[in-house]
Amino acid sequence: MGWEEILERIKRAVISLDIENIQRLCMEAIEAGVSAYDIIMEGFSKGLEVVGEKYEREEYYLAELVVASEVVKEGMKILEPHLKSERAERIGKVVIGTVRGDLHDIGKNIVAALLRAVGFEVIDLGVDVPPKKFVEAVEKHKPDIVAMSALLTTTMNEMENVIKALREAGLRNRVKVIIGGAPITKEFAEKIGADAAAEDAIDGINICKSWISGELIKHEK
Ligand code: B1M
Repeated sequence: MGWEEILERIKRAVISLDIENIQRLCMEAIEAGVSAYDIIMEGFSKGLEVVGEKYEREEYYLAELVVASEVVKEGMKILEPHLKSERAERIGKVVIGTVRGDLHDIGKNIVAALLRAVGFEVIDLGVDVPPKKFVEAVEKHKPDIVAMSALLTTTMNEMENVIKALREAGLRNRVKVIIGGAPITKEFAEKIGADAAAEDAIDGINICKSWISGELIKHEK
């Protein structure tokens, strides 16, 4: 079986909410030499996209969205060890979280796993994170980067509140701020005063890496 067919089967398993077979399919894909990243992007993400469309058309309801995310989480258990970093030294520190009011964490977890894989230390604040918690984490962990995720048009404005809170605490110029999630655009990032918007997980990781290697971050610790 070719890689395309393997990835198509994983995508279809997400769409048909096939929690029984997802781990087996992921194992078979890894054994066939497909990268964990391709399985996530071409299988899981594309499958979830279709699930979202079905939800919009009212073919699926909230219960199906929940099961679809469970299917992906089961699959991630197989893939995560394959994303792990071999490197011992840490290249930088990132505080990451999904903003207040938002419970979507699949994308955020993928970004966190990939950041760890390329050598970042990641402090994951979870979901529904209020601005105050981001500020406290920056004070405590002194990260190089704050990464925020939002999937809802109603919660993306929380990102601006986090940036304001960082500014008020005198911490804004100590960290780079990157934002991501389906509704996020570069224009929005500019408007709210974030340093970058990530188109997808890999774009986000590349931006974070460039900040560290280019030593664009200037702050006294
Ligand atoms: Co929700 N949901 N959901 N949902 N859900 C969406 C987002 C929606 C688009 C579906 C739709 O209508 N088509 C819609 C939002 C509409 C809008 O705002 N315009 C929606 C809605 C309406 C809702 C509820 C309001 C439904 C309700 O209750 N009536 C509700 C809200 C709950 C809340 O958050 N308060 C809700 C709930 C849920 C579940 C809990 C059931 C579940 C989430 C489970 C979980 O995450 N643990 C869920 C799901 C699964 C989805 C869809 C189907 C899939 C989301 C996903 O995981 N995508 C979604 C439809 C869709 O997105 N097409 C939908 C895959 C993931 C890999 O992509 O998160 O975009 P994403 O991450 C990407 C990039 O964006 C980027 O990298 C990732 C990989 O490339 N990225 C970053 C993300 N964060 C980054 C941070 C970075 C860098 C990159 O920093 C460095």
